[in-house]
Amino acid sequence: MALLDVLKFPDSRLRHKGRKVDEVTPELKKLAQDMLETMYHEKGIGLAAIQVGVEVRLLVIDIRPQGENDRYEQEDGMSDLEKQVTQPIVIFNPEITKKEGKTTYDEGCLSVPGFYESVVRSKYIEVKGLGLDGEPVEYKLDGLLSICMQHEMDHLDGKVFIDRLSPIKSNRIKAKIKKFGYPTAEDEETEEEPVTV
Ligand code: QAP
Ligand code: CO
Repeated sequence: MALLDVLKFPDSRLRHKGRKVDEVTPELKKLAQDMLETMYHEKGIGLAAIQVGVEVRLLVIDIRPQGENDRYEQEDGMSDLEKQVTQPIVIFNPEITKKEGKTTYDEGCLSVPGFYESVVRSKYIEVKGLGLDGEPVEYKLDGLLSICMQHEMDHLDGKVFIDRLSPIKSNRIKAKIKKFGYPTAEDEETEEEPVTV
């Protein structure tokens, strides 16, 4: 297992698209495991291969609270569909086969650390693809799992969440990143609040 570097917006490689995989080779399986390790290390809930500079259609998700929480606490506030899904989710070649409704959520991204904005997405989705062992998998998702899946699938097409904001909001974030860069670990010790724009 190995930790990977996560690309930061506006790295041009985040604009690249992932290629479909023909089969889940041992190399791709190792990549998926390294992505999971990296996601947990960075305290993320989702990570796409594009974010670690690998142009394949692969993403990983785990929205379960990490740490000391017991089973009861973990299920607190989860929808029935969320409780049914075995996590972590590892999916190659994800495709949405059905979507319903609209919902908004304050999203963040490991590639845009410190920035959070409300994004509109489908409320319910069905997704199919290949699992870690190359087997066909299918998910019915709502709540945060549905949002996270759509966010990560965007990365596979070279899209980041700020592309889905109004031009005013996305330009404000882009200008701020250009001017100040990202908060360093030192900044974060003194400044608890996330950056507001
Ligand atoms: C995508 O994002 C997502 O700013 C996954 O300082 C996020 O894991 C989908 C993170 C929210 C839906 C809702 C962000 C970690 C992690 C930061 C992440 C940060 C440290 C973001
Ligand atoms: Co992201």
